[in-house]
Amino acid sequence: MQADTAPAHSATRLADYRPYPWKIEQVALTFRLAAKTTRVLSTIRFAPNPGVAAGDLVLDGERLGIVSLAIDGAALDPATIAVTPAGLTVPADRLPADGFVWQAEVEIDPAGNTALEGLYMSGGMFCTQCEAEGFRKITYYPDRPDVMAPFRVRIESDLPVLLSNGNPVAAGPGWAEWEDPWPKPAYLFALVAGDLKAHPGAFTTASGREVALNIWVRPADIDRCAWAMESLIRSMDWDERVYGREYDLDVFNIVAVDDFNMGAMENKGLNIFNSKWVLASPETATDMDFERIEGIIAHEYFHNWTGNRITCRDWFQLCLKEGLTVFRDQQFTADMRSAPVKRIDDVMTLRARQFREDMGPLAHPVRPDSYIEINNFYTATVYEKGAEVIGMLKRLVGDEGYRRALDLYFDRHDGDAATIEDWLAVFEEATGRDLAQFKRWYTDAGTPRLGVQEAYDAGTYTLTFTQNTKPTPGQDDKPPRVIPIALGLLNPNGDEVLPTRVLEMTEATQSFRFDGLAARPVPSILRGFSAPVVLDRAPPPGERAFLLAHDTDPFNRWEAGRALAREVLVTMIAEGAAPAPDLLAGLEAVATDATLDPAFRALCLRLPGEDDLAQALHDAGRTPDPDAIHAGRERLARALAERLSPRLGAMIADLAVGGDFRPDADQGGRRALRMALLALLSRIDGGAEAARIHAAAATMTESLGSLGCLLEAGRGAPELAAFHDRWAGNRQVIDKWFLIQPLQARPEAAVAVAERLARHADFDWKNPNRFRSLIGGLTGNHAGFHAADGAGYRFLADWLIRLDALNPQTAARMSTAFETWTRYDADRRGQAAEALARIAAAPGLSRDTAEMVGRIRAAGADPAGT
Ligand code: B3K
Ligand code: ZN
Repeated sequence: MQADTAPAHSATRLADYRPYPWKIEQVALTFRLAAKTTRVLSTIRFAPNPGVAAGDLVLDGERLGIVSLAIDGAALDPATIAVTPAGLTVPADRLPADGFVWQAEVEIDPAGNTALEGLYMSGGMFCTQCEAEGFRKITYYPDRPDVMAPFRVRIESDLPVLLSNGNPVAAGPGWAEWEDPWPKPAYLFALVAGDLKAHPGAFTTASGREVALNIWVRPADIDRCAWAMESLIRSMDWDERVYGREYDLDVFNIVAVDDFNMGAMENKGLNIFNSKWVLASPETATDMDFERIEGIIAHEYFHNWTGNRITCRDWFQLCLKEGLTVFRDQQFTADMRSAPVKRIDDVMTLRARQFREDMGPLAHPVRPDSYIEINNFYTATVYEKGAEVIGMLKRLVGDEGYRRALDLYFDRHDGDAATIEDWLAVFEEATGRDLAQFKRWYTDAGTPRLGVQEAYDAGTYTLTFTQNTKPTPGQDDKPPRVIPIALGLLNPNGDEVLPTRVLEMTEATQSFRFDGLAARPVPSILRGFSAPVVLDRAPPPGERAFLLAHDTDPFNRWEAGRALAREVLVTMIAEGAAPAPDLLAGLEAVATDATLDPAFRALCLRLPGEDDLAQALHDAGRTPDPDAIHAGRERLARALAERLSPRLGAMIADLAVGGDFRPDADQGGRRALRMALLALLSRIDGGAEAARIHAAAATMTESLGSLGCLLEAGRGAPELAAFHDRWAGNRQVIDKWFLIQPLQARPEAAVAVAERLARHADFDWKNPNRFRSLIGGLTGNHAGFHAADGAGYRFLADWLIRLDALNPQTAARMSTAFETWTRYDADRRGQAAEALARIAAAPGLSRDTAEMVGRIRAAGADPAGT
């Protein structure tokens, strides 16, 4: 349907993988840095790749000005070989069969690089981002992860700090040299040059290596690095203790940059971070920021083994490093903080992002088999579902089996560019398990739905499960998967009769029997969310409330409340029903139970989001009405607030945290519950208490939380202005200011708020963080973005078209706000279709955005289907 508008970009397919005919023994690079005219000199020693037939020398290269090329010292006239905008090819018959030295000098323009991929400039410093395919914008090279080589790098520049991968080996006035002994693919290359200051640290590894740690930032930010450094040290220690993995260089550098397309990047020995995920102080960062910084620092550090020492053979195997590293960072956070709270957080994210993706036009397998633009596949499915798949594996083989398999993986594949087949093979060998069926979790897209039937007769209880996965784009057939179902059984009095055990479902329909029971038990199914599936079950009345009160599994206890809230809200929205008393009573009991972790209580009070409810209504065969969803959710929040009102004031006062600030689970949990209760109170007192708390707030969590309450109450203008004045110049905090206004605006005002902010002098739209704050704030406001007149869709389309011309990667990523467009009524669908058609027709649209918009529009051919 979009063939007439979208330019034809060709797909890359897993089935077409061929090894590279050459291997690289050594790379030497010299950078003569200049903002508009940087020279890159490369000397690369190629040798035949054993076992692979000889072939042409195909080098990737984009936007490179060729100064000179040479093979074995003899100049090569570019006019005599094939040079295209994508690279060059030297035919095999012009190459010495036993190897040769390739040399090139090219000129690039870092200052003009607005896509922030390759070598670019951010706030006066030079920095790089090479994953996935940015190195080809630096010099000619086989820019594919299975070509690994040791690098030596010389940087020439007047800037005071010059960094690259590996260990520093020599330096003088205006130059520095670095050597990375560990062979790596080009996507892990990094270079930084700038006027930076270091927050130093040190770590001694288990085998006694002294590692110098540094976090490099602009001088003005130097007092906001301590938390990131502490997090790094904890990560290094944890990886030694839990996975037996030590660090392998003399230095580990982290650099914070303001202009960055994503969160951070694990370049060998030189991690580059979006400054948002490094800089923190109690006054400027929320508890959530502190937790995320700790988690992202850990994630990038853990990549040193899962990603760098063992990398991916090709980009189809991306989940090999990302799913595993997310799984590892989730384990780390669970160990540092509260495991149940972390699990609930992760499942909420999975459902909000990955389930949404898996049920719509962008659904793809954890290991995709084709892509047009690889940057579009750094998705929730590859990352978060990729981590869930590992969690299932671990559950199936047990903790010891998992450890044996991982030890074998590190042993066998260190230095390799590996595949999912390699990964599964180590589990099969270490545990003796056949994983052929399990592999479908990697190859098949879509979220299975699990139906349950129960029967009880004379002491025997039988559970019969059925699994079913709807077709996804390009995959109609969905054979059954292995689903680990963690189950516990409770007695009607609340005692546990069957502690958690894992049922292994492998068939489309399968029954499990439990004998010798004195009474019909209450099942607690999918404890800890043991598989990323949707549980389709209408339990008997009262059962969810019972589990909310009694389940011994904290995840399922939360889940029972969540499912009940979702059900109640769906009937409130669809049928105008009143808030159900058993839900209100259950939430009240949890909220006021001082024996429970405040963070857990805060999570229980968080009602399902509006997007989640839209999906639930859609699943129930109804057309979601965003305004009715918003109003229904508000009615429930208000009813809960009224129910709790006699105690709200006192609870909020009691939860105030005194003494020194600590960004730990304990203090963070108290502040989270306090802010959740404040949001309820604001529905009754119109924000009076929120205004008082805001005026006195000493932490960003409370300052921002109370400001959000004021906005939701339709007030807060003076506080917003004062907040802006106080934090003018602090990018991270001003980003928050841009985010919360459209996000927490009343829906009818949201688009106007976003339009007004887009004209604000501080709206530096070329900066990805600022763009994501404002535009993402609006798209996160469900009823505001889906305004009936289509103004939200038009606003997003205008900005995506504008950004795409400069920064395709971030524009394409933000187009996912449209991925659910076919859920809504005909008017909204029409408005969204028009906005999408306008993007698709934009002159010069990037391959990134063209692919995304093409896939999203394709859902329109089958509006009911997704
Ligand atoms: N590996 C990088 C992501 C690169 C994204 C390229 N579009 C960060 C991470 O996952 O750790
Ligand atoms: Zn990662």
